[in-house]
This record gives sequence, structure tokens and C-alpha cells, in this order.
Amino acid sequence: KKIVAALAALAICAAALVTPALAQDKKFTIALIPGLTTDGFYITMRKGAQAAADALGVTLVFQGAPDFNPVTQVPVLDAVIAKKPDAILIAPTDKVQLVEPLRKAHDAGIPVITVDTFIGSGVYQTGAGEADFPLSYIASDNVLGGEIAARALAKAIGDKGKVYVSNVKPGISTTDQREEGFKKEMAANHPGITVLETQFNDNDANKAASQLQAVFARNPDLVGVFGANLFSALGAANGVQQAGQTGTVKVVAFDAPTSIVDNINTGLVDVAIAQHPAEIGYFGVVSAYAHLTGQSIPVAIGTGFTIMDKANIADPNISKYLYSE
Ligand code: T6T
Repeated sequence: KKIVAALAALAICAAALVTPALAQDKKFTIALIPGLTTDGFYITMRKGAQAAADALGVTLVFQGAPDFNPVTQVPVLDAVIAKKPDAILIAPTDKVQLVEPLRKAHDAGIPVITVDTFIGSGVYQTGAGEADFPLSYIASDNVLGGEIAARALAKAIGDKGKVYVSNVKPGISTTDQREEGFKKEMAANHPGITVLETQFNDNDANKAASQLQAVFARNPDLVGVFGANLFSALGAANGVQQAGQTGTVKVVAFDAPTSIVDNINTGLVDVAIAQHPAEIGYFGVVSAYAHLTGQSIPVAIGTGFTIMDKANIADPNISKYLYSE
């Protein structure tokens, strides 16, 4: 009897020793769904996410649509949910249209963290509203980014004249907030500046370029444009160049693809506001892993900006924030 009891005790001890080891051996799979796959911003985010995944022994799956559109993103999300990853990191392409599709993941017990963009109000885990179920929101402070852009453009144009915002489309949390911050700063502190009607380009740089030329044709006294994301900014800059207005119509660009360097050096773009997408990806994976291993995580993580201009773009501490291709 004693021997049996001793053996049982031993078995329990062995189990206690083995169980934690087994738990640690579980290899988690974390899915990262970008706004679109062919964008240096999300390519750089993936690199940061992969670095964290490698450090933690996590399998990272990167799956997205070729354009920034809920109609193409939702089927990708459905396919990811069907594979039952341990967690989903996603940049939702619309504040409202991704709520129900993401709730399916939540209802299936898959933790959701949003990166870059948010759903609902972006304030999660409050018990209020229909879209507060994601665990965390990891992103730039986009209202602040818009304010920074406004100050940079105001400085470039001597604080007076007509400008406009080249933007993607309404309903995207990031670009909506950048426009909001830009207009708020202009209205509060730059009375000499008139902000014309926003031009929406559907994330199509060619459309943004034609719009620049059309706005300039209607307003020959146009002095500046704020490109609220990578494609809006590149397109607006191309439009300025095609209109022969390099240096006369000032461009402030959100985002920092490698091609921005030439545009800054030739004076086509005055200032580029680089986000830190690798940081967003890294902390996205770390947060998901922390949650999966029983840690509590912050409901929001704010990542930084690097402001690039002609004076600092050659500095490696600045240029390291250019996006990967
Ligand atoms: O500006 C980024 C991202 O923050 C935004 O949500 C969508 O556009 C980009 O991916 C740049 O193309």
C-alpha cells in the first residue's frame, strides 16, 4: 500500500514537473493581417513582427489582400479564422465594416489585437459599445501626426495661403484622425491658412496626382498639400512635379517609403513623417504572446514618429526609419 502511495506521489511530482515544460513547448501561431500586402508600411510591420516571433518561438502567418479595402480584406480574415490561429493581429480597413467579421474571431475564442487602425472608437475593453472586444490597439498617435503635419506645412508656406489634404477615403481610423489633427491645428493656430476641400483618392497614387493638378488648375494660388498616407503623398508629390510646381507647392508627406529620400533631396517633399511600423509589429506579437501565456497586456500602446527633412535625412539614425520594400 505504502509503495503504491509513494508511486502515486511520485507520479504527481513527475506530472507537476512535466506539465509546465509542455505548456512552454506549445508553439503558438499568430496571424498578422495587414491593410494590404504591397505597401512598405505593412512590409516593415511584418519584419518587426517576425523579429518578435523569432525571439519567442512563435509561428507568424502573414496574409492579406492586394488592396486596402474591406471587400477584399474580409474574405482573407474569414480564411484566417477557419485555420484557428492562437491570436489575430489585424489592421482593419474600415472602422465599422470590420466589426462583425472580427466578432466572428472573438466568438470563436481567438484573441484579436488591432494594429495601425482600429474598429469602433478604438477604445477597447470598456464594456461599452459593440466594438470594444479587441484586447489592445497598437499604433501611432494619428491625431498628433496630423498636427505635426499641419505645423510642418504651415512653416514651409510662411503661415499663409491655400492648402488641402490628399486622403484615402472616409472610414479609415488612421487617415481620418490625421485629417482631424491637421484641421484642428490649422484652425486653432494658423488663421492665415485656408484648408480647401479634402480630395479622396482610394489609395491610388495616380488619382492623387490628377487631383493635385485639378485642384491647382482651380486654385493657381495653391501653396501646399498634406498627403495623409504613403500613396496619397507620393501621388500628390508626383502631381506637383507634373504641374511644374516643385518647391512652389509644398508637400508634407505622411509615411516614409525609400523613394521619399529623392523627393526630399530634390525639394519636392519638404517633410516626411515616418511612422515606426516595425515597432507596431514587434509589440503586436509580444502583446499577443503575453496574453496567450497568461500575462495581462496594455489596452493601448502608442508608437513613435521620426520627422525627416533635407537637413537630417542623411543621418543613419533618421534614415533607419525608412520603410522596407
Ligand atoms: O499610413 C499607412 C497606415 O498607417 C494607414 O493606415 C494606411 O496607409 C498606410 O499603410 C500607408 O500606405
